[in-house]
Amino acid sequence: STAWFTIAFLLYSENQGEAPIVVHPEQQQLVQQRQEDAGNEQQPERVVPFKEQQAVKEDTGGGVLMPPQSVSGAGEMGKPVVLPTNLTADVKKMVDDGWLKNAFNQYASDMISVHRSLPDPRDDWCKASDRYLKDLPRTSVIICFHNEAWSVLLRTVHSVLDRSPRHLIEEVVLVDDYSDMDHLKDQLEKYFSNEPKVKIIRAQKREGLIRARLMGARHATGKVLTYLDSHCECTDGWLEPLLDRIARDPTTVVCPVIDVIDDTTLEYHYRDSGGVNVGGFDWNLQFNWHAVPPKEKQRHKNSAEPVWSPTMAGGLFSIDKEFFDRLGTYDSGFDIWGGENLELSFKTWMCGGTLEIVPCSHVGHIFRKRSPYKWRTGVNVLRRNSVRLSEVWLDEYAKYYYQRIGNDKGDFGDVSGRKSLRKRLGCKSFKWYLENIYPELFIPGEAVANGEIRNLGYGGKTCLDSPARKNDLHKAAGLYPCHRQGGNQYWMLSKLGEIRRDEACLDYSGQEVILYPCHGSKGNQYWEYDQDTKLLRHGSSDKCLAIDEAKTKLVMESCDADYVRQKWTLENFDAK
Ligand code: LR7
Ligand code: MN
Repeated sequence: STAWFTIAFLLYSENQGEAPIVVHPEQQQLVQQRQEDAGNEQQPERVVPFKEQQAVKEDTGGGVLMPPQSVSGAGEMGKPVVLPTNLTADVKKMVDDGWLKNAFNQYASDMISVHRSLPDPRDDWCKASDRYLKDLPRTSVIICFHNEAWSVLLRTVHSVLDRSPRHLIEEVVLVDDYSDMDHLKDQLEKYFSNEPKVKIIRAQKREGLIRARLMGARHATGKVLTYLDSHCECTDGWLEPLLDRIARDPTTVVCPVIDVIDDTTLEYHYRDSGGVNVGGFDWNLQFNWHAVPPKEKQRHKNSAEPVWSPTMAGGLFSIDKEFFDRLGTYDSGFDIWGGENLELSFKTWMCGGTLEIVPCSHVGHIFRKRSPYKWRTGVNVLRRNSVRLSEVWLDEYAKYYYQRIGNDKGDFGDVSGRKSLRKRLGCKSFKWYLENIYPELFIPGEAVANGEIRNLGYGGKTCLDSPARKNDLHKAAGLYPCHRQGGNQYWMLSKLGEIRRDEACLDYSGQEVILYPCHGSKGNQYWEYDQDTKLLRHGSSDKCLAIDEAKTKLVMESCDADYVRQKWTLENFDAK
């Protein structure tokens, strides 16, 4: 019964309505081998995790360091792996450890082959025989990692080698950004010792992903550089459509469509070309996704054609090496994580290039909900990077970012070198970029008011406050002591009468006051501020925004200028 339990467990993977998983004989052997081992040691039944699989292999004379075995066909064709809920304490501990170290389900990943199959996501348009130039440039694929899980890193590398024409891969450069996990040392080198295309270079101290990428670029010899995160999976035909764009015009920077690999089940989720998004940003200098704007749609006959994108997500793209150098690569003053994607996006457009998303190319990425590794202590790294970015590239628009951080720029180092780079290149202005490349972006300067919205009741110390961002809207708007730091208390009153932050609008439909994606058609998102009475009157309900008598929450009341709890001041209000 022990044996059956273990096999059933190993085979357990959710594939509703699909044919049963076939277990290959050698896999079955492996399962049995493990059970015998476990049996000999009088251990309770459990799934043997990868580390121990290796031990088993070595003990039995296998010798070579093997990747985790696809014991059950788990995850094949991009299917999810779902662990049962009744795990033994041992297994549960391993699963929890995997989550802790990686912020994704490493245990599930270890059950999946590092060569797992994926469906072909491409539109037929992509497969026309004359779609791509015959003579494509070779690329160096650069993958930086800081403490990546073994099976996930290997699957990334194998997906590149397995799904690219070999002659187009100059090399795969693995840049180890000072990891301390054991499996990333000798074990990694041994594993790839028979693969001449894979090169491993190591940082001597923690550099952060931006300087690690620059290290990779210095070692790379391909005409094109292709960057990937260390937890990706490339699908069939991902590379040719990217290289084709660069072959036709080396100032084109290209990104694949980034599909989601589920952090819990490792399921590969496809996005068809109809659902392709382009990149934008908000005045917090946070990257975000948008539907392809109508004007851009009109430029194309087929939705699989490359689309212009104002920005890139950052991790997955190809660029001509010479063009990257000409643009001054990345600002090496950027630390650890963040901001480099906008820097490269802005200067690509402003300095004569084009940034595209190529729907024929799909690469999966494990999106996670937190960062598992250490950042620097005592510095706000992301803010520092974003301030450097603003100082150099944003011109008179930098102030909108600074308002969002309470005008506290902190120590951002020396940016004079980056400024002279911009001059030397003769790049266009940020105004040009906004007007021509990202006209959809809301400009705070066009707002009637911007800053905090402060209630005058109860001592006048309470402000409208909400942490909601574009992706987690529909939340009630709240109150918090005014802190004068911008952030969650930064609001704009638009000419249309919206109280908004980026794409979130204050919305009232009869119950709670919430944030909702701005729709631009007034109604429940229309607010009128009266500078004399200081009332904020809501359009469709004709009620006024107030703090309730218990001083705990926002309410809507019949307007009455005698109640001070209905009175608000809007920072920088200008009736125009
Ligand atoms: O100190 C570090 N050193 C590193 O080498 C920190 C990280 N890294 C590596 C890390 O192992 C990983 O391979 O750098 C890569 C990116 O770090 P992640 O995966 O922890 O972050 P992320 O996926 O949120 O990163 C997104 O934003 C970053 C901003 O600096 C980079 O641009 C990433 O490349 C980017 N990832 C993507 O664009 C994939 C799609 C995500 C989206 C949207
Ligand atoms: Mn990532």
